[in-house]
Parts: sequence; C-alpha cells; structure tokens
Amino acid sequence: MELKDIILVGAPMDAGKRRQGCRMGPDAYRVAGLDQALSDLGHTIHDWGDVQAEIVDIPQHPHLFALPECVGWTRALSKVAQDAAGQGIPIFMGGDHALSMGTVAGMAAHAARIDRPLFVLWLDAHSDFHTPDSTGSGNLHGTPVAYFTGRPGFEDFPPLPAVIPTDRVGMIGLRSVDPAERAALEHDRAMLADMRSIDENGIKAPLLAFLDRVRAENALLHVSLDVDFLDPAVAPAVGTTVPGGATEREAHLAMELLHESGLVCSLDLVELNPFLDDRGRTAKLMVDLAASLMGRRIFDRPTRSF
Ligand code: 6HN
Ligand code: MN
Ligand code: MN
Ligand code: MN
Repeated sequence: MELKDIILVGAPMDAGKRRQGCRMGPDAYRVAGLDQALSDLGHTIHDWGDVQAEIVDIPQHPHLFALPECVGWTRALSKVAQDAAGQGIPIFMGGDHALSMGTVAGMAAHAARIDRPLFVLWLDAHSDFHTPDSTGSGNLHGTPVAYFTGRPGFEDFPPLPAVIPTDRVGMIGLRSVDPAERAALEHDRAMLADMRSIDENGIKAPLLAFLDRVRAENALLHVSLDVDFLDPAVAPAVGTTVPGGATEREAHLAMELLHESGLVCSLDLVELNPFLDDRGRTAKLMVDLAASLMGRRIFDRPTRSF
C-alpha cells in the first residue's frame, strides 16, 4: 500500500446551524483514536491542531444563522486546505457541514493550481444544495454544495477560486431533499444515488461508475462524509438524523472501494455532535470508516469494547 502523509485539521465549526455541539467534534475524533488508527496503517500523521475562524466585519443577516461567522470559517478553512493539500492528504475533522464551503474551495484552488479537475463525493442524507435565498431553516450547513457549484446568492462569501460544475458532484445516501433543492437538482446534473436505489441495486455500482468518471478525467476526488449518511441506529451523534440510512457494512464497503480507487485527495468528517453520542460509538465508527478509507483491511478491524 502506498503510505501517505496525512494532515489532521480540526475545524470546530458550530455556526452552520442553531443546535450546538459539533465544535467538540475534533477532540472527539482525537479521543476516539483517529491518529493511532491511521498511523497503525503505516501512514505518517501530522495533527495541525484546530483552525480558528477569521473575524469578518459584516452584519448578522435577518434570516441566515451566523452569516459572518460562516464567512470567517470559509476564509480560514480555504487557506488551510490549500496549504495542507500541497503537503499530504488533509482530513478535516468537523465541525458542521458548512465547513465544506471552505475545504472544497481550498481543494478546488489546489486542483486548479496543479491543473487537475476536482470531483466531490457527498455522502449524506441531504443534498445541502440550498442557496441563501431558498433555505427555509436559514442554516448554512444546508448550502455548501450550492456554494461550490457556483449557484447565486453567496455574495458575502469569498469568490470561488474555481467553481465545480455540478456534473462533477456525486451524492450517495440521499433521503431528505427539500423541494427547492430537488427542483434545482433536476436541471443541474449531479450523479444522485438515493437510498431507494441503494436498497435495490447496492452501493457499489453507483460508486464505481462515479469513480470511473473521476479516473477518466485524471481528476482529484474530495470526499465529504456527513454522519447522517449513516443510519441513526449505528450513528446517533448527529442533530439531523433521518431514519433509513447506510448500514455500517455499506459504509465500510464504500470506504474500501474509495481506498482501492487511489483517487481520494482529501476528506471531511462532518456533523459529529459528541454531545448526542452514546459512549463514543459514533466517533469510533467514523474513525473506523476513515481507517477503511485509508487502507485498513477487513480482517484488521478492531474488536470494539466499551
Ligand atoms: N446537513 N435541508 C435541511 C435544511 O435545513 O436546509 C437540512 C440540512 C442538513 C444539513 O446535512 O449538513
Ligand atoms: Mn450535510
Ligand atoms: Mn446531512
Ligand atoms: Mn431545508
């Protein structure tokens, strides 16, 4: 197996929605042993500590929750992502899903600099395709895909160094998509695999089809893993649970296929809310999934004792 430099970046962002707790995510991953799980595979791990948001001088918005804070996180994370991408494989330990505005913007800038396209795999119950104008909740964690694919309404956010065309986005695990998002997704062609299609055809076929496209374009692949991609029975530590999610087995298979592809350049672990966890089980599952993505073999999975 090719050994990598893996850069852990803590992104204790909690501004993307009203319910608080995701700021504790980075430390939960450290306590759950992410560093050790990855170094056991032979990789070299560099923990860069936690990023802080920049202070941004714009007023609060009447409808959008914590807009200035989200803009400040986007700026800070975009810079860190560009730095880290030049030195290894960054794993962004969230933090809520609004952090992906910054991480994907930064990875897109990196990809543009080395003249490669960037694809994004969105593993999530939700499409996070709202614009600031269409969001009903006003929670910006429901908007990052719209931002980095260049949909309108993000004027307060840093201009994207490189917009990602929607046909370079793959979404797997969908089962809660608001009408405005659905309407927009109908004419923007992302690759969509909802839970119905996974139940009927499995997770392997759509994932391999997407990976074939990434490979054919000699592209880089950023993976964004939202805890609510998983079924709440196995991953309770998230504020936006939707029943009927991916099983532990489907999620591991996806991670192993991603590893075998050799295409992944960066990873977000988002929406873990340790305040809602059950004896650390969600944090540990996310660590095990990250380990599978970075090359842990099936017979090496640890016995989990509490
Ligand atoms: N997430 N569509 C809902 C909203 O509030 O806009 C839920 C968003 C969930 C966000 O998955 O990171
Ligand atoms: Mn999400
Ligand atoms: Mn979600
Ligand atoms: Mn919504």
